Amino acid sequence: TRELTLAAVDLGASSGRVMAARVGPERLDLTEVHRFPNRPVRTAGTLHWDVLGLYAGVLDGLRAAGRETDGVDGIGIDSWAVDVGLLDADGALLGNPVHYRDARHATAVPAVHAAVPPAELYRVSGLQHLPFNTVFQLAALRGTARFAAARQALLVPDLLAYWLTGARVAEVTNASTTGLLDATTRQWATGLLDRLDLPRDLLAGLVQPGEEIGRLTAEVRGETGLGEVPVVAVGSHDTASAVVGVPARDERFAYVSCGTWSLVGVELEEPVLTEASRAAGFTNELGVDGTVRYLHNVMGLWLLQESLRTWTAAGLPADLADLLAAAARVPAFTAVVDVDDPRFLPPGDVPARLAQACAETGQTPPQSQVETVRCIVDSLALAYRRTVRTAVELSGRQVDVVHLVGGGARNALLCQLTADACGRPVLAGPVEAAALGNALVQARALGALGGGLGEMRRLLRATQALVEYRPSGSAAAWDAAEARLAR
Ligand code: LFR
Repeated sequence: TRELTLAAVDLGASSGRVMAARVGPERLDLTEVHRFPNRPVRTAGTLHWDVLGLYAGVLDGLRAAGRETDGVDGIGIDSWAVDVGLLDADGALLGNPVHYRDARHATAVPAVHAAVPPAELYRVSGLQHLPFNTVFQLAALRGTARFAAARQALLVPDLLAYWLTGARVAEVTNASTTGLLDATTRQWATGLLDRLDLPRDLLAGLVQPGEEIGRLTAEVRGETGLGEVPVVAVGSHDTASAVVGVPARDERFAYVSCGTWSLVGVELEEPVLTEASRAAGFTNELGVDGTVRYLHNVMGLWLLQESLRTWTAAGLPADLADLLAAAARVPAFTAVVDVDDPRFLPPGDVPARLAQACAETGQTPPQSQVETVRCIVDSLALAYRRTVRTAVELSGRQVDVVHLVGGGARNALLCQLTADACGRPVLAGPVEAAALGNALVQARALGALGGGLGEMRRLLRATQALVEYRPSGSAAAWDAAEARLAR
């Protein structure tokens, strides 16, 4: 084994980054070589991703990685899930991918459920019902000229890998978020596709994390100055890579992958496809090395991000660090909301929606920006508490520690409240869990590491700075807050 330099492309809902990782049996260093904004664009009533802008950012980042290192040995790409680009018969992109927060996807839910009842959809795909799952997105596109011209639908990381290499694949961890993958056989659910009148060959052939997708094309080599570097399939769903990046010691852990969304759950070997699991809104997404990410989508830092955006637009001060510091000093639980309420999904005035939700549950709405921030952080911790408890109940997996990874690990108030709410220690970090998980899977595929997830996590524990938060306070206060939202 030798040390390798890997480019990890990690695209989030508000920014993309290209990181250069140096990985060997005792080494794991990450340097950010390029960061670029990801700005959704609304045209003619539809919210899109500017995917060519993102691709340009990826090329810039690869060029920077080549410049700032002694040579790039591999490239891996991860991003958010569910959204697809449609390709025509020539392989050309048919319009920009539609953003999962676009309201149109939900209009197809009744038709899909009429063709395949929700309980049956869950038994096959094991996916939490979210109105933007790819299955609903594709159903909403049926009947459009674009869909009639489409021959293939590629998830965002697969689309970028196609442009880099010319190879069209469907990486399996992200494929598991479409609602069209069979959670038991781990193959495309052709029966579902047939019943939904979706062409079977719309979806590309599946590949596993660790497989080589292809090598950079001559065009991309010219653009980036890199050589014939392999693009390696990683957990191309960012959450799958982030779970690889959880520095767990053994299997008795829960995780909160905390970015725009908070993905809260446990790692299992087999899916849980029971009716109770469906009712609780738990998903069985696939992880690296055949694992199951048994988790629930909690609305996440989006609530803070979108509040800041609203305040900035109104000319109000909106420095997150200042607001969080002040929020730590105001009383807890003045008002709490159910963050999973679908009213918070679309872009817009989140503070006004929070106030409305408080009023509807008989609580005095937050009276200031600081109180609004406190309401969000308390409510997130409350949701993590309920979700960890339910994950334990439904899976039977015992949990000694909660790992909080992603950008939220920088939020000390949220980390402490999560420890208090869950009644368990929280180990916070790494912030860049997804990029680290991306690089680790490449490193193993290219021979710089041996072993399984346990070995990767040992290396994470040996190299990454983590902060521990001990639980404090009383469970009774959290029980009372939870009771206010009893559904
Ligand atoms: C997190 C994430 C979630 C997915 C959501 C939408 O970045 O990938 O796992 O549910 O974005 O794609």
